[in-house]
Amino acid sequence: SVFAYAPAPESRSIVDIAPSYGLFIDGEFTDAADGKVFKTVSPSSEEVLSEIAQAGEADVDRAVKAARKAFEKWSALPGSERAKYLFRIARIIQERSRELAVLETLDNGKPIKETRDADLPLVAAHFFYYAGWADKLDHAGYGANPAPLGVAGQVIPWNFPLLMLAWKIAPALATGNTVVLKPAETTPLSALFFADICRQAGLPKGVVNILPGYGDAGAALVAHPDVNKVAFTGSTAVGKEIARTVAGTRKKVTLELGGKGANIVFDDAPIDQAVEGIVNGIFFNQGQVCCAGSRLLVQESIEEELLDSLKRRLSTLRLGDPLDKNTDIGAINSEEQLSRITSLVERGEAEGAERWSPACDLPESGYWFAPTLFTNVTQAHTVARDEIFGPVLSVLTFRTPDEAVAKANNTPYGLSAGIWTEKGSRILAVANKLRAGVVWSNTFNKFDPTSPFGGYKESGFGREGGRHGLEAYLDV
Ligand code: TXE
Repeated sequence: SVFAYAPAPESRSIVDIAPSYGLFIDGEFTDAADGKVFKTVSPSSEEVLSEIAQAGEADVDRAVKAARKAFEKWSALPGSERAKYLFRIARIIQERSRELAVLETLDNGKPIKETRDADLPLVAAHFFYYAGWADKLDHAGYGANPAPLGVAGQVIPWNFPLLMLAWKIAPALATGNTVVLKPAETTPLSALFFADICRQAGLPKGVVNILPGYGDAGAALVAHPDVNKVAFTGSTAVGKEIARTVAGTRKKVTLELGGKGANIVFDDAPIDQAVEGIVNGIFFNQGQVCCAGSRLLVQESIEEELLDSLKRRLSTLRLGDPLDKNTDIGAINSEEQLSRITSLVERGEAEGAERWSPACDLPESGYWFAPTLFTNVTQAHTVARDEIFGPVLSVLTFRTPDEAVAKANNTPYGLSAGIWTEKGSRILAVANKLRAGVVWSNTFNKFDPTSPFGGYKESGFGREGGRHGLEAYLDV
């Protein structure tokens, strides 16, 4: 990729983590009004990384006021001026990408080769892409004269902390909105480093405010009367709660929620390539991906052959220190997530699905889960229906393309799917029948800032990325 420029980060010594961090409000780091703090730990070692100020309702109010004040000037700037700030931020992210990749790996637990080669290049790419839009939002460039919405309240999860921040902040700033963002409680560090990057870029005070904290701070932000737009990525349960909160207000909302993606492999698929795609689909980021290919739908006639090569491939995956650049499988993000995965997997076994994992030693400290395969799965099994959000793949079979489509669509979610076949006509026919926001063919988990991303059904609504992602922050 043209964005994969970052040299290999060697060790944690290249990142300087302070023992404590404040909230970032109106261009300054400050304590929480009530003085509360919480700790962020490294999931691969359980080492405390830093102590973080914990935002409450009073801090949310202070940050929204700062963002409102900043909106007057920020929204009045010519687009070409806003673009300069965004390009500057993008370049600083590139310059600091080794440090940010190590930081993200420490706080999240994901392998360094992912933060280095996927997260960070995509983060920079999103800022470059939306920087390019900022001066084209007039009638000549856009075909309309759109207006920004005002203050955006953004709540993000822990699975791609910096990338979800980029998906939210880059389009909001390009379109002239100002931002109050709450990172997830288990991964606040990269958002705080981003706050420092905003200062380094000379971004006017109050345009971006970062409020680490828990769900109560997220709820206060969503409910704040002076927030005009809510953008959320997280669980379907919280997404529904947010939808209820904003119902009856004039706030605009986008929700990017859970998924149970199907990877459909037809009998004419290139098997080796499909195996790589299946592995990437469910073991990338330990399966903690909303668009993960967590269900494998394999055509009955090639089930045995495919599962044999899949098991051989899984036996070569390396689990361990996420800072080692040979590591394929890192740590699960938190103890809570690990226990969620564990209980769903136990339920799968209790319901009669067959569990398999390659031989693999789990480190003694930290939160770990071995790559896991479930066969003998029926559509009624919990592991075929619920989002596990872990390194767990459920295998089902089908005979005909129609049966594959019916099974793929048999879920309350509709975020992603994959199709593996040599036949172009089949790709188009099947893709058009899948109720999923993104369908990949002969590949999986490919992302690009120019493409809209989002869900059908309980996977949410609204789109992020591309031109559609801009419109979520505009009155056109
Ligand atoms: O999510 P939450 P959790 C799914 C995945 C996972 C499950 C639970 O299946 O196992 O959700 O994860 C903030 N008002 N996904 O508990 O609680 C919270 O502080 C406003 C899929 O971590 O939804 C955090 O910043 N905000 C997903 C963010 O919401 C609230 C990514 C997400 O946390 C809030 C993550 C409230 N009432 C989990 N309560 C995806 N779509 O990629 C919590 N938050």
